Order: sequence, then C-alpha cells, then structure tokens
Amino acid sequence: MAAINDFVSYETQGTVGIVTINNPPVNALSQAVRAGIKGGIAAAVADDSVTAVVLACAGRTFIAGADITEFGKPPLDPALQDVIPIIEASSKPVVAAIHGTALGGGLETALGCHYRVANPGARLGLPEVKLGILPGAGGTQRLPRVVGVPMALEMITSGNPIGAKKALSVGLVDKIIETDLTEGAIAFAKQIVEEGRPLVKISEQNGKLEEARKNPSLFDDFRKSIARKARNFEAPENCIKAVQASVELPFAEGIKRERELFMELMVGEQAKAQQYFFFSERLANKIPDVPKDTPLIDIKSAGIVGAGTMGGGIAMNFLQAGIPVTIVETSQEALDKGIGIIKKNYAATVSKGRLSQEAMDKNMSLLSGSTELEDLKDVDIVIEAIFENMEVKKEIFGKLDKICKPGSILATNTSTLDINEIGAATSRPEYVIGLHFFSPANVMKLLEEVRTDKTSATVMATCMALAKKIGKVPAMVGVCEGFVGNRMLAKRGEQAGQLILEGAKVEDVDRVLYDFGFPMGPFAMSDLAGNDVGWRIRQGKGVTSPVADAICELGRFGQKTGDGYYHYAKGSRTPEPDPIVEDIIVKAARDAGINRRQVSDEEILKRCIYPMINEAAKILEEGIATRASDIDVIWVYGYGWPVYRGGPMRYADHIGLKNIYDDMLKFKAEHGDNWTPAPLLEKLAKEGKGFKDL
Ligand code: HSC
Repeated sequence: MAAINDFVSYETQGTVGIVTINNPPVNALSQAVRAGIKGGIAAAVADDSVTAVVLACAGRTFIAGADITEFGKPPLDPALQDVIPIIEASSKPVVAAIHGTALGGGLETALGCHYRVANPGARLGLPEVKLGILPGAGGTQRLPRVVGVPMALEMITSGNPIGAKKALSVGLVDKIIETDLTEGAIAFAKQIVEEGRPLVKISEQNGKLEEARKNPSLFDDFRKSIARKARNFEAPENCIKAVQASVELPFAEGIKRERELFMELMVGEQAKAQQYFFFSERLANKIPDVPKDTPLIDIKSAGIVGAGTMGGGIAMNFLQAGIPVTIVETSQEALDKGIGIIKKNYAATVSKGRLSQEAMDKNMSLLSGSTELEDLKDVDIVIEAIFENMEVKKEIFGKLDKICKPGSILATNTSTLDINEIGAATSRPEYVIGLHFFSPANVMKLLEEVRTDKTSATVMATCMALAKKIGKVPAMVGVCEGFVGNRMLAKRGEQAGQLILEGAKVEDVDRVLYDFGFPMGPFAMSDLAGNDVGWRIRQGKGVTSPVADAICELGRFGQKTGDGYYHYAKGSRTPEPDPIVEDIIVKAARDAGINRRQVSDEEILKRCIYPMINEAAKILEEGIATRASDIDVIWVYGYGWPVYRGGPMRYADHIGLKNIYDDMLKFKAEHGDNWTPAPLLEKLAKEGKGFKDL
C-alpha cells in the first residue's frame, strides 16, 4: 500500500486501484483528504496495471462531509468543487464504496464517481441545510439528475438521509453489497469493465430533469409545502433556488449559481449560528470531571413509575430503542389507561405511515405493566414520573432502594424538586440522578440530566450514553429550582405577565416571540400545556398571580377546555383573542395601580429575552451549567429556541453583552431591582467579552 499522504493511500488488487481515505473519526474532507483523493485518482489513472478504481473509507464511515472546522477560515487548495470533477473526468470507472454515512461533501464526492455501491446499513444524504448552508460541491446539480427533482428537493431541504435500500430503488446506489464491502466493490468494478459499461458522468445526465421542465409550478408548490417548517430559515430557500438552477441552466452554469447561493448563506449569521450549534450539541456530551473511559452500566431493561402522560412518553423512547420496559401504576385502571394511550399513540403513527405495524407490535411486545413496585427488582434503571410531591417521591425512592438490585440507577423526572433530597432518601445516592424529559416525551429531543452532589461518574456517563441510544440530546446540569431550562423560562413568564398588565396585548407578546422564531409565544404555550398546571404549583407554594389565577378560577385551563388566554372554537387549535381576558387584565392592572400604555414590539422582545440571559449568567456563575453552549442546547431542543439564532447565549453574544447590560440598567431604573445585572454579565460586558470567551 502506498501512502498518497497521511490520510489517503493507494493500492492495487489485480486490475483495480483502491484509493482509501483514513481520517478518523468521520473521514471529513479536510484539505489533506481532498489533496489525497486528487493524488489517489491521478495515481490510478497513471497506473497502467489498473482498469478501474474503488474509492473507499477506513473506519466507521464513508466521508461524512466537508470538514466543518475549516469553515470561516481562508480556503485551502484543492477545493472540493475542483476535486470532484477530476474524479468524474477519470478515464477509468470510479466506484464509491459506501458504508456508514455518505453525507454532504461525502455524498457529493460519491456523486462524482461513475458508480456507487453500499452496504445495507449505509445512509446517504445532504444535511448542509442543517448547518445553514447548501451542498456547495455540485450536490444541488447532480442529485436531481439522479433521483429526480421532487426527491432531490425533499432530501436537500430537509437534510435527512435515506437508507441504502431506498437509495438503490431511486438509482442513487447501483448495488447493495451484502458481504465485505471493499471486496464487493472491487468485484463490481471488474464487472463494469468486463461488461464494457459506460463511464456514467452524472453532470451529463439530463433525463430526470425533463419532468420538472414540463412542470414549472413544481418549485412554488414545494415552497408552499415546506413553508411552515422552513419559517424564518434562509437556507431552504437557497436550496430550492439551487435545485431550480439544475433544471433551468446547463450544468456548468448551474454549478456557478450553486456557488453564489452557497456563499450568500455561508457569510450569513444563520449559518454561523447553526454551525456553532452543531459543535455545541457534541460538546454537551462531554462532562469535564467524567473521564471518557468511565465504565458504563449496561442498560438492558427499564422500569417506569407512573403511567401518566410523561411516564407513557418516556416508555415509548425506550421501546423504540428496543429496551424492554415495565411500567408501574398504583391501580389497574390507571395502568390500563396509560398503556392504552401508548398503544393509541403508536397506532396513530402507523396510520400516518411513519411506523410499520410490525414495528408497533414489536414495541408493544417489549412493554409490560404492573401495579407492584416489586416487579422492578431486576431492571437496570428506574425512572420515576409521578406528580410533583417531595414526600411521595421520597417514599417511592426509599422503597425502590430496597427493591431494586444493587447497581441499578434510580432516576427522577422531576422538573422542580431537589434531587439531592430525593437521593438522601436512599442508601445509594450515587445511583440517583434527574432525567428531565420534556413534553411530549416521545417527541422532544432534549434530556436535561441533573447530577446531584453525589451522583457517580459511572451513572452520569451511563445516562449520557443512554440518551443517545434512546434518540435524545442530553445536557448535564446541577440541582437548583427549575434546573436550567425552567429556571430561565420562569423569568420570561414573569415578564410576559407583567407586560400584559402594563398594556401589551396577549396576542402581541405571543406574536413578537413567534416572529423571533419560537414555535409559539408564552400564552399560547401555557394554553397548550394547561394553565391549571402552574395554578396548582402556585397554590402549593402559596403565591398568587392575579391574571393567571383569575383565568383559572373561570375554568379557562387552555386548549383542553376551549378557553384560556385565548378562545378556541370547538375542535380548533387556533387561538382567538378574547375580550373577557382583556377585561381581566385591565381590572388586574387597575387593582395594582398600573397605568396602561402602548408597549413596543422591541420592548416586548427585550423584556422577555434579557431576563433569561441574565438568569443564565447566574446559572453559569453558580456552576449549574458547565458551559454557555450547554444552555443553548437546552433551549433549542427543549423550548424551540430558533436554531438559526444559535441559542440564548449565542444570541446574547451576537447582540453584544454590553448592549444587554446597558438595557438591563435602563429597565432597572424603570422597573426595580429585578433587573439588576448578574455579576458575570456585568463583568463580561465591562471587559468587552461574550459568553463565548468563558
Ligand atoms: C458539507 O459537506 C458542505 C459540502 O457541500 C461541501 C462544500 C464545499 C465548499 C466548502 C467551502 C468552504 N467536520 O456526531 P459525532 C466530528 S457540510 C468536522 O459525535 P456520530 C464531531 O464534531 C458537512 N468534524 O459522531 C465529533 O467530534 P468530537 C455535511 C466533524 O457517530 C466527531 O466528529 N456533513 C464532522 O454520532 C464525532 O461526531 C454533515 O453535516 C465534519 N463534517 O455521528 C455531517 N462531522 O468527537 C455532520 C462530525 O471532537 N456529522 N465531526 O466531539 C454528523 O452528522 C455526524 O457526526 C455523523 C456521525 C452522523 C457523521
């Protein structure tokens, strides 16, 4: 085997030249890899002993894309968009041998090859849109030529990969290799030569574009179909324009257009924020005082206490991952109801075609119910998901401690209670941890994991790995009231409530936050979650909130009762402003001696967002969150913070901490000490720094 450079090698097997990339962990297309591919192809073309070439990757995956760490730095030759045409121009057929994931620039490289073979588990996609950009090395021009325009639009604007079987059916791969991939690819390459099959240059294939040429409204129809999902995002629109160029322009012109549209996005704030977020999500997996090689507990079974909405949703995550679950309720009736809801949820997914009946049956077969905690004695982890009551939780944890085998993890889904205290109710506090799922628990990606003073490294490392296994994105935080997410949310809620007393309309507050990019504003969110939830918590704490309480006293619990902060017509989820609510607010303001006034959209936004940022600064100072970027992960995945703004901490840095600090002082002069800037915010602002500098 001859080394082309440190990351790419060239060897021959009979008449086939093999160019192998070895750039762990994901074979990203760094400058050296690009140079190596160029050199490898040149070596194969110059090698008279070979008639065909295989492009393969060592390690766990085919090329997973451009090297994102090179983005924003001066470009280094050779550019990928220059290397791919060299592959395509090879006088000998080049076969890409795909395993793992061929993503972004990786798939674009494979599309430059004349043929593609893959193993059955391979996944292929163009996820650039998730990084705020578009495929910039020919992907928007070549993919539609292979899979047709509608499918290319879908793949490029969603960024979601497809499996090998699907790829085969649409012509994106030519063969699935069930045995050794490289050997299979070599055999395939030889066969190509023996059969005298052509060098398929995708750039010259126009057949699949014809249909789109006859249907000019296709692009506008597609735009409309993704409008809700793509709201406020810049990249999907440029993706559509680039694919449109593949239909309307000759290949070379289309490539130029792709480049322009790519660069437009690349220099924008959204791309920077989304790329920052990509690394933030991965950084959140790392806990500084938990070494990488910490031994893990093998989680082969789970128990869940409580078959309510949360318990059921949590169970579904485990079932989906193939982990058997025993769910425990206090009565058979409650148990049957809970299991019935899980079944109904799966059935709905089956009817929408998003789950096969077979998969549903398999999931349900992994679920068992019980009314006895004793049935959890052998499980590897228990997650308690009952109502928020410290005494009851302590009692349950005390019992679980005695029932469960040594070494099993005892987790609580509490969103408010002190988990140190819960841990102290057991003889194994080092095995106690918070696993705070977000509702609906089978949908929301975030898992806020809460370490106590005693949680062991093994338990933390196990729960971080477990999150990934059940399809969640974890962030580890410490114990405090509301942990990270809800503690910050409470600050936004306080201001939203205050703003409507001062004169802002409920629908204005919601509109401003919706326009900012949240899926909905705080009042619509409260109506969705149920206004009675907060009411009960306030009653428990002996605190009042005049407007929110008055709304609940009228039985206006939100969408489920048809009325809340808004009115909902029968069977509708569309919020309609309701004069009754306005009357309640006006009266509450009068009682509090507040002179109502016009409140600007700018003030609404600042007053809702800045207190959250200030609270986050306190959270960081207290060491409750490890890094500012972990807070961003929590807000994007748990609360729908728009990812194109990176998260609250990244947004704060974008606005400038000095600007936020100055506004905080202005608000303090008007509204009092609640607005006192956190010492960390003050320090960073005065030093001209951002959270990124911590
Ligand atoms: C692209 O390809 C643009 C093209 O159109 C070309 C444009 C040409 C013009 C360019 C002009 C400038 N780069 O996720 P994991 C790291 S855009 C660098 O935990 P998994 C990751 O940070 C790219 N690093 O593993 C982590 O590092 P850590 C399109 C990358 O097994 C480690 O690898 N491609 C990287 O759960 C392991 O990652 C994508 O968006 C990259 N491309 O998942 C794919 N990808 O250990 C992005 C990963 O230090 N990658 N790393 O924390 C993924 O989706 C996942 O990593 C995989 C593996 C599914 C590949």
